[in-house]
Amino acid sequence: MTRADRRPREVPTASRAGPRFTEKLAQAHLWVAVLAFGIASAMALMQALSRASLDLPWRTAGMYYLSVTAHGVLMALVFTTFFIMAFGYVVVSRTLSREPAPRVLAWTGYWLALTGTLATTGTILSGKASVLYTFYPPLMAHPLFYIGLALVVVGSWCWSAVMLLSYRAWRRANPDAPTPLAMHGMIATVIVWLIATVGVAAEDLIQLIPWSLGLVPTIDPVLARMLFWYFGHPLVYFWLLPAYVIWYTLLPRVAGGKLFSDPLARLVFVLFILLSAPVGFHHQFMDPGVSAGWKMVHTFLTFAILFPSFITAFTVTASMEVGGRAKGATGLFDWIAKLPWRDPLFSSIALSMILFAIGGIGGAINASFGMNAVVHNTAFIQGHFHLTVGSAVALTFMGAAYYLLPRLSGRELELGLLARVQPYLWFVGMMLFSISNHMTGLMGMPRRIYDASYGGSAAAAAWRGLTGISAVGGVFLFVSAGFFMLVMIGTALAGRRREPEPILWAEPLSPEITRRTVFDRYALWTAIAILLVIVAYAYPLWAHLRMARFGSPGFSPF
Ligand code: HEM
Ligand SMILES: [Cu+2]
Repeated sequence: MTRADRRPREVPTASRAGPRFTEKLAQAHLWVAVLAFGIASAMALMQALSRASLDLPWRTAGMYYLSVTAHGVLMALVFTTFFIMAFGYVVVSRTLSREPAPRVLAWTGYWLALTGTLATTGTILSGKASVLYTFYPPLMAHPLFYIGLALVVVGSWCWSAVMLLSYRAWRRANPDAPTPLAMHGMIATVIVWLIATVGVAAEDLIQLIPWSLGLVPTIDPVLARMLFWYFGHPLVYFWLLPAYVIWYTLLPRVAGGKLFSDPLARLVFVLFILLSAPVGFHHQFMDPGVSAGWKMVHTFLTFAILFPSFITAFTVTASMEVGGRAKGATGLFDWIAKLPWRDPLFSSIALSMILFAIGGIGGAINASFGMNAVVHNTAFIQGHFHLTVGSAVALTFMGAAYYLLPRLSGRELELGLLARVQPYLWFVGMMLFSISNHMTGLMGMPRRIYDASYGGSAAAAAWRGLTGISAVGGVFLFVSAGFFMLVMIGTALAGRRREPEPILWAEPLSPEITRRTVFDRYALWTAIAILLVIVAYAYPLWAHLRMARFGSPGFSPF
């Protein structure tokens, strides 16, 4: 057997005869993601301008919170989840050389998640669910908002089942082969997601839905926040791991190089399975009801989970250097200039990594029990997560969409110039937007306020110049998002038809893993992860449930 035989082979893609199952399924998901992104971006511009105190027509607090809720839900929950589901199906078909199965389950998941998305978004847009993307009680939304969310989660569980069943079928036919790296990363994503969603499903089904239907008069907000953040932190790894899969398995080849280390990449995904969940209290440092000792435990685990991201930064950068050197660079830094900066997949990822590095520094501040008090609920947080999910993840997904859509639809990318400029616009816009928000946050500006004049307060006057810079950043971002939408829609409608190119996965430099290893023991890693969750959560949860608890009725101020 030669090396080439062992490598997962590319299966034929869409032909002129029409798309095959995976192409159809993945594109159906991709388009929900793209449209959600487009709508949410339009709302974002309005928000960024509003926070700079620009008097737009119809600008009211109610309108602002409706918009921020829709923007947060559409971006962070709909765009990400649907893109990840699309990408997962592509990875199954292109690394395991088989179509995702069972097909009925895959389509059931799609329609459930889409129905849920429409119910939730419709409820928000009708003004009955301005509860923000964290939907903290006692803010209360119309029941349809919570029911829609439940459907999205159930839809994503169908996707998870299809991913795992497809893997199992492949594994039976290939008992000794190593899991292809991209699939390894997506299995880690699925496991993290399944562990995480138990929390939000419990909050939704046991607390929020009965309460919003009026079946119970009050709700326990502390318990709801515990369950939400048990879900909310691993949620960020659900977003991030597919982006890492793209960095590890697509980027090196586009950069003209090889993956620096295959085993390190595999280790990273295993570490995320283990450590994604038992860290949620780092979002609740300022909350009553959780003891300081347990917050400290979660702090340590949070710093532990920075480690696999450091490995990723190292490995992916090293892979790029391999690419630059393969093109003849010999100096310390001249390999950077040799990289394909005009390729939108490459530039999206490289720029998103720079933004992510800045976001990571802020993240270490957020995660520090003491320093968190300075930045908690300020614009600093909004600056932070637009660098992480809003850039490392979103910009990578946009770059990947440029790469995937032609390969799925059999149409050439249209408006290539816009695609080439778009990542740079995002980068400039995000630097302006997020750095100014970090600064106003440190000056005390809260997040989630619709008007930066803050009722004419003297302290707020100092924020003025910076909120203007943030708004300019918002305009850049909006134009960038518009370019992305034009390229996507242009490609779908007017792209020249041709035989799609294959998806080429990166080859490892060395050492190459050729047999199944301990990294592929997913049941074992899941069991240890669950054990860690029990260690981190069982006692605080039990202690909370034992306390005299106070319920709150619902409030809908907007
Ligand atoms: C198109 C460029 C974008 C701009 C100009 C923008 C701007 C904003 C602004 C001004 C807020 C409101 C902040 C507040 O009042 O606290 C916000 C909130 C938010 N954004 Fe973005 N954003 C953009 C893209 C994204 C992306 C790509 C994501 C994630 C994929 C994202 C996720 C969020 C989330 C989760 C919230 C919080 C909502 C909440 O507080 O409930 N944004 N954004
Ligand atoms: Cu977190």
